[in-house]
Amino acid sequence: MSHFLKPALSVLVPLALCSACQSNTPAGADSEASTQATTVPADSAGTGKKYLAKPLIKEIYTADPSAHVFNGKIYIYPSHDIETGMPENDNGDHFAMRDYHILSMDSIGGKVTDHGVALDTKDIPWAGRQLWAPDAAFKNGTYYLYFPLKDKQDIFRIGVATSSSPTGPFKAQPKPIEGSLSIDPAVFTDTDGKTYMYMGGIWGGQLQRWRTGKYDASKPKEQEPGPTEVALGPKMARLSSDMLRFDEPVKEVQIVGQDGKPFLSGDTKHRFFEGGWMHKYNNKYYFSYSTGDTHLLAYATGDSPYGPFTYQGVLMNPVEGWTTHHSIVEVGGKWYIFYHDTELSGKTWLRNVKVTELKRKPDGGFETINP
Ligand code: FUB
Repeated sequence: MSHFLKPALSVLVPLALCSACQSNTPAGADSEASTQATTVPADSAGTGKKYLAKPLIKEIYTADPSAHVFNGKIYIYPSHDIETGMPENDNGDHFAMRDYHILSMDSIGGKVTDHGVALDTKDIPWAGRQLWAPDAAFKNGTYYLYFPLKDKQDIFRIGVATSSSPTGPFKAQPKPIEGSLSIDPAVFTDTDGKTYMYMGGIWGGQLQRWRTGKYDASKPKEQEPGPTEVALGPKMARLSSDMLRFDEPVKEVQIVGQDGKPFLSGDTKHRFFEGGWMHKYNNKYYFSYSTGDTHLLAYATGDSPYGPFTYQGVLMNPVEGWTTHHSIVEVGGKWYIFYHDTELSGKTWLRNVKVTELKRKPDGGFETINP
């Protein structure tokens, strides 16, 4: 089975979208979508299926939403899914995205603005192919967009681009961040001002090809640890004060069970797969992530941004579609999860972003969400 296919959950909804779904709005040409975020189950037109929330935008396909509040406004940094006709395969080649659009809204449930193309592969000097899940940060009066992209050798690296505006356009640095690898950068600034990047994803994300410390193109995905070996963890490093480099060697993050033991590779309902996110709440560090082929969003907590992180539970049950990817952000004293599913297209590679409120338990943990 292609590892980006999930027959049990991929319900094929007829593609009922116009050609504008794949249009590229030019930079600066903002467009508004008056979709409402809701926590009330929405009945998707004609399908009889119930969804917890509505797509935030229907004019383009968006996924992997990294949400931030900058100057009191909500900005969403998503992948921009497009139809390229690439057949589905185990490397995720069908996720062949080429640019980013940034979305914003004044409040949860408010109008969503698409700010047009913020960065395009044609303007990234080292670009090969596939712009996957990005993240953003603000420091030193500058906005930083971090993005995974395959270089000309077909190796995923993390790049960084800068702008004076949260919506771009962003200018990419001439080279990827030295020492960066794999996919799904998540950038977290701690209360002491230090900023860290978490990254990594197995299978199409190539993390298993770095087991020796050097990229090994000869290893197929089966070269990830055997089922009784310790699972691969995400990687992390502190960023330099100029936000353009790593300030220390890249380290592996440990995620352990309640018994203190690291998860094994065969424990697919708990081990890290991709899509990490970090947030802090009541002085605890919450690392949340996707379990990939078991389609869960899980979370683990620790006392330091470096971990180790102890598994606490499932944040969100599987969404419709193969991938599940999220971010967590506080807006006006409430906590929200931004995520995606395939409500609009029914295709694993044409996704739509959504938001819903998170419910905290008294210990700071989360009630599991059924999307
Ligand atoms: O969007 C491409 C990839 O799919 C992301 O990098 C993963 O997290 C998954 O959502």
